[in-house]
Amino acid sequence: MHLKERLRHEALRLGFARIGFASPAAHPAGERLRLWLDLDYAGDMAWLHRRTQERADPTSLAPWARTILVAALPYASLEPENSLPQNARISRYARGKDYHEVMKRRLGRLGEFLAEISPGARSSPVVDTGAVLEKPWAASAGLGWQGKHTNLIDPESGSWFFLGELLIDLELEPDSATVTDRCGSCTRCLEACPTQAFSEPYVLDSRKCISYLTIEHRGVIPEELRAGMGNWVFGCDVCQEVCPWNQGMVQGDKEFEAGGDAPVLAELLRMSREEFHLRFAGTPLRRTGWRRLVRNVAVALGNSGDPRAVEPLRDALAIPDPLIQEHVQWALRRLGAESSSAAQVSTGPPG
Ligand code: B12
Ligand code: SF4
Ligand code: SF4
Repeated sequence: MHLKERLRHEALRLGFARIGFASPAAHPAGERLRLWLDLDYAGDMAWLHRRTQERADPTSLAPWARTILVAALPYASLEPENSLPQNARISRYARGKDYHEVMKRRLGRLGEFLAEISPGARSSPVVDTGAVLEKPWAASAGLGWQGKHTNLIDPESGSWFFLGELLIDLELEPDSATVTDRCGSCTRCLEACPTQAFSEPYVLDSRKCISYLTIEHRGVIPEELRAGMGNWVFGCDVCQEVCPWNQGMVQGDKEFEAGGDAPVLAELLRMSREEFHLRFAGTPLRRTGWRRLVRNVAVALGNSGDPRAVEPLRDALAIPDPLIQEHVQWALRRLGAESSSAAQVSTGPPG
């Protein structure tokens, strides 16, 4: 069997849905990345402004690389979606183990396999935070197309998968058959986005995206975007949920399955830092930290319309953190409740 086919076979055994091969060179998407950054669409993700050259051209990241292998690892969960307003919505990708660890481990094994069948071959795994424009490279490797919601879609399985790369020092033939754009006249994702985060089809202004606001953004969430966040407290799946290419059920990897029911918002608000670390150890939520999660939970409770949310929110005014207090006070106002009694113990700015 040819080396590429043996790698494909092993990748399937390791749980990847698909892999593809491309030849590393300057990718045309690098220019679009620069335009996107100039428009300030990255918000305060300052790290995206660094190593822009490397993102488009993996050979500046690893001069020895001759092939970029791109792998798709599925995470869709078949569990029913719990969207009661008193429950927290956590994006499907974040309900189980942190994919960074899982992806790196599996790509590492694929690299070990390569070294076994081709002694001396060098490889290095790259995942998400690594400086690679993963979606454009995945498209070049024939894994799908970037939909109007900007995520990569595989025509056979939709978009519920992570991407990761293995840079390889062997020259393997690129997969030339790329998938053409199949969005057609559809605009479902653009219309369904609760915060109108797309500046135009195929272009996302992160500063308005719930995923960015709940995960990446460190400061105060702009008031005009809070209502649109609904009960999302970590990430957002709306643009992918409405996509016609995601209507079939796809079995995700076991490691990404949720360990239990959707968390109750009021319980999350009462959670101490220590409880947060115990409960979310090993999941992507750990990266965002207790403080930002509590901020997001306060917004979600404000959006719940549930009068039972008032009491836990009033109690939360005692948390001596101006960022949390600002969002808790907003939530109380949105629920039509006074925050005065508990506000006496507050050390934050008036709401
Ligand atoms: C920064 C980042 C974010 C940011 C910005 C998202 C974005 N769309 O770029 C935020 C925090 C908002 C985010 C959110 C999410 N992310 Co994210 N994110 C990244 C990260 C780290 C970098 C992406 C990047 O470089 N963006 C910069 C812009 C320039 O890229 P772009 O959207 O592809 O821009 C293209 C278009 O604008 C296009 N373009 C511009 N003009 C025009 C005009 C036309 C006509 C056309 C055709 C195209 C076009 O060209 C640009 C370059 O290709 C990647 C990992 C990686 N290293 O690549 C993960 C990654 C893209 N994210 C991922 C995921 C899963 C998500 C979420 C689904 C998580 C969630 N459920 O909350 C959401 C999806 C939100 C959305 N609709 O995109 C996955 C996507 C997997 C997939 N199947 O595609 C990735 C690949 C991580 C991974 N390793 O799996 N993410
Ligand atoms: S993830 Fe949510 S907020 Fe972000 S673009 Fe998609 S629908 Fe809009
Ligand atoms: S919802 Fe429609 S427009 Fe958006 S990515 Fe899916 S097919 Fe394309």
